[in-house]
Amino acid sequence: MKHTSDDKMVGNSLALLLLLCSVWTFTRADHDVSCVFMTRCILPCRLQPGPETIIHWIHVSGGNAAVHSFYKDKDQFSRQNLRFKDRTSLFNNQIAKGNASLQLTSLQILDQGRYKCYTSTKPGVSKESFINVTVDAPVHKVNVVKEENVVTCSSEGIYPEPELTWSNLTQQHKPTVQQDYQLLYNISSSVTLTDTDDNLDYYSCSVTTHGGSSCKTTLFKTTYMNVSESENTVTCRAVNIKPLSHLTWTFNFSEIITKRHDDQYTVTQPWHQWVKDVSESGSLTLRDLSADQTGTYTCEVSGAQETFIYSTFLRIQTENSPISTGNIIAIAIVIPILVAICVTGVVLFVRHRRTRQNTDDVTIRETKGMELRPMMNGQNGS
Ligand SMILES: *[C@@H]1O[C@H](CO)[C@@H](O)[C@H](O)[C@H]1NC(C)=O
Ligand SMILES: *[C@@H]1O[C@H](CO)[C@@H](O)[C@H](O)[C@H]1NC(C)=O
Ligand SMILES: *[C@@H]1O[C@H](CO)[C@@H](O)[C@H](O)[C@H]1NC(C)=O
Ligand SMILES: *[C@@H]1O[C@H](CO)[C@@H](O)[C@H](O)[C@H]1NC(C)=O
Ligand SMILES: *[C@@H]1O[C@H](CO)[C@@H](O)[C@H](O)[C@H]1NC(C)=O
Ligand SMILES: CC(=O)N[C@H]1CO[C@H](CO)[C@@H](O)[C@@H]1O
Repeated sequence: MKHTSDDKMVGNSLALLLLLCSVWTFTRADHDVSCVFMTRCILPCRLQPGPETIIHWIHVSGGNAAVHSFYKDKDQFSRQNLRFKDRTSLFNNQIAKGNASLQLTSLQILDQGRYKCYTSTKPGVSKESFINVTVDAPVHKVNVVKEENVVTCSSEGIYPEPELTWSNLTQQHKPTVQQDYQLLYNISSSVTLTDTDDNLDYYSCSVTTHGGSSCKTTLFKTTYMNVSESENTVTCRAVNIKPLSHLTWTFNFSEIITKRHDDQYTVTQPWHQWVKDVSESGSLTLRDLSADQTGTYTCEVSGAQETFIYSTFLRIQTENSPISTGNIIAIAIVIPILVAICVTGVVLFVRHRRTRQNTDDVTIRETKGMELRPMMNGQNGS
């Protein structure tokens, strides 16, 4: 009995030792690599150069899926898992120098986890090393829109699970989070504003992940302007974001007017006739405006992590517009006066002729037509 118990103890200690060893090699060997969704990622691995090189890359946490193999001096794809098809490569010209690193492209969230790099360069000599890969899909854009008294903040295609916060609202709502088949998260929060919140100068919303990515968007209250000149400047307030990565002006929330590219502004075709200038600070100067250009002019400015949205509603009532009230009044007064003058002129003329010659009506009618025409022309030209 004692014998067996001793044996058992030895066995247990051995198991413990092995366990410790494996834990130790496990922790020592795992190399962390963090990559970005849809980009490429290099999983490092080195081998001792030798005559018979064999390399096997295995996705351990993906059910030991075969990722990429190399032997007999070439890449071998016969056992490759379909998930990795056309997405893997080794640096073949550097294998002889000891480089067994794997390049993985179009990175998916499912590619996360532990990878094993198995290398052997001559029979009986092999080595294994482990890489722990994490894949992030950072927050790249936060949208904030206000319709009536509902303000909505949303962001898409994020990993790991994001969090959303409104920085300026008295009430907070638990956001809606959805995850798609690629494991990416969408997040959104719609808040029905209370009377106190409905009149805030701005609505600011941030979306962040534990991976450390974060973006914030601030939507400012729309300002209203009634203008009567055909040339006006709409300002993009407080453009002090440095470096400025984007600046876009849109009309009525959909039509792009101008976009900034490499410190230059490109104006879209239909707006060439109305855009006079975009200043260094982003202000938009418009010319030849008529009532048809009445609408919302929105400036969206963003830096690496922050976006500001300013909207100005421009109501245009120009003097030179053909249907302006001034013209209507002028026409309404001038036409009856001219008509009155004509009629009086004709009546006087006819009377004059009748008394003098008493001739037939035909001549009178002809004369009447001739006299009226130049008068009508004069009226049109005024
Ligand atoms: C292998 O080569 C690639 C391409 O030159 C390089 O990026 C990588 O760092 C190298 N890896 C190792 C472990 O030397
Ligand atoms: C891999 O890294 C992630 C994040 O750093 C960590 O949570 C996970 O436990 C690691 N996995 C292994 C097997 O080391
Ligand atoms: C996430 O948002 C995108 C863009 O609005 C949409 O195409 C996609 O269907 C959404 N995914 C989920 C799971 O709701
Ligand atoms: C602009 O004009 C409209 C009607 O023409 C009026 O309702 C509005 O109060 C005016 N706004 C400003 C800021 O003057
Ligand atoms: C732009 O929006 C305003 C207000 O909604 C509307 O009155 C105007 O007709 C729109 N302009 C165009 C060209 O769609
Ligand atoms: C918490 C916070 O930022 N509150 C601000 C919200 O916006 C108003 C102006 O509209 C500020 O006065 C508050 O300080």
